[in-house]
Amino acid sequence: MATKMDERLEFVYQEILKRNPGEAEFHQAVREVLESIGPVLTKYPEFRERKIIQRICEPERQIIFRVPWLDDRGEVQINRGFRVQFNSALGPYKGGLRFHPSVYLGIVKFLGFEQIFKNALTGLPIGGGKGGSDFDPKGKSDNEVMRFCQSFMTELWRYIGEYTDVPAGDIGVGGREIGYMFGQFKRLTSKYEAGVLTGKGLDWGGSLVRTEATGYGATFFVAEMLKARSDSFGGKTCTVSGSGNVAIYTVEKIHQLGGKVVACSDSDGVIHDDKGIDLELLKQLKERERRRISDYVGYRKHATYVAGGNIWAVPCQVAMPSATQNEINGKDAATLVKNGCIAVGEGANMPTTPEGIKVFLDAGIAYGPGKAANAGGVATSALEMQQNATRDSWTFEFTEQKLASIMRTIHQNCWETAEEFGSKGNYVVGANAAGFIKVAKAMVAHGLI
Ligand code: NDP
Ligand code: 2IT
Repeated sequence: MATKMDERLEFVYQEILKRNPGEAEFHQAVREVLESIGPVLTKYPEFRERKIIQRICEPERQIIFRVPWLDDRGEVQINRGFRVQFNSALGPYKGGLRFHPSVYLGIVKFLGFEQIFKNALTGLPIGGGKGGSDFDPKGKSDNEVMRFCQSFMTELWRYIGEYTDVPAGDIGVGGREIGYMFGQFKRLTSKYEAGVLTGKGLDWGGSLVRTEATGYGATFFVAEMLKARSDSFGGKTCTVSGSGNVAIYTVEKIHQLGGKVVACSDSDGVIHDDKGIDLELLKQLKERERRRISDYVGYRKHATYVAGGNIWAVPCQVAMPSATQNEINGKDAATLVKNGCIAVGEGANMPTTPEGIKVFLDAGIAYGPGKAANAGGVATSALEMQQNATRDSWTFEFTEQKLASIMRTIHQNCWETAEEFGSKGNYVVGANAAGFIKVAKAMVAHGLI
């Protein structure tokens, strides 16, 4: 990444640091975008005149609330809930909810900020937002998760809606949590407003392919990057970090496209399976039984588990980080490149540190940043909203084709935009510039709001 920033942008960045103290992840996400858009401001001086950058970096609205709930022992628990409604230039705020003990305002703001540009890249009418809580779902009973979700929605319901803000899942929030939140929203509003949440169950307004969409989409994006280099997944050894929703469906699509995933992980350790990850076993352990990845080796005797291991030390040709932010540092990136990695596709949001990104770009490998590579999840959420609006439900094949076509278009848009601004092959510049221009033009059109 070009670590030098346009001088005037550096000044804007320093102001943002001062206005948002202690939010390291938000600063990181802003810096990455500002480093990409110097040439955009030269082409569109009106963006500077209208102070689009200062406005885009300031959320339209931030909601922070108390979430009290009773655990199974009858003890009172208190968590903090967040919803940051970042930008509505292109449509209702759209973005997931994350339940993880590390969640604080800086995480929600980095995710919401990235979401603005990601959602713009999908080409669909959705603005950017994000939310969540420092609630830790690990070790909680089903009833505890339900009581938490009901309490969370008892506060959130008044700020969301089909035309205002449409939350979905992220880390720690999947179909079960969306179900409990939808139930409580319906109860509080006396309305069956299906389009208020996405990632719903298939029997009550959900879309086929939404569960698979982020992992499938990220894999389609990497397939496009490989194609641009006259290459493909066929016969490639791959690693996929994490073992949650995004990781599982990344493994599934890589295997369908002829690659072999040999390692995945969770926050405790790494499994390595030379014969290729057994997808059905992974789904059984993680989706149906909610167990840890370490249990995998109890069923596949030739596989190994390393507690506290580093998945990026496992040699691969394609790496798909699908767990969390900053999981690949500069050293990990150097190890990947040294071991022959030729493509990185980010299923997770901001999984690579700025030092890591620089290593990938300097090495000239195909590097697909999260806001482009993982946009298939939110894009399919927007397809779910379309189906809800027309009370329709599309087939798996039809929806998957739409997803594949959206990912192809995003790839092409990033490629062409990078070239236009003098950074051929740099998908970071391509994604940031293309997403930013679309949102900025809409903001100019809407006047000073
Ligand atoms: P899940 O909760 O289903 O899975 C998360 C996985 O990542 C788990 O294996 C988890 O391990 C691991 N993980 C989470 N936090 C950490 C951490 N701090 N350190 C190490 N490992 C961690 O979430 P998703 O699969 O939905 O999300 C994964 C990533 O993809 C996130 O970055 C998310 O923002 C991004 N994303 C998700 C989309 C979606 O549609 N769901 C769309 C676009 C991006 P453990 O169980 O040990 O915590
Ligand atoms: O980071 C993301 O794009 C998501 N967690 C999905 C958001 C959505 O609204 O589907």
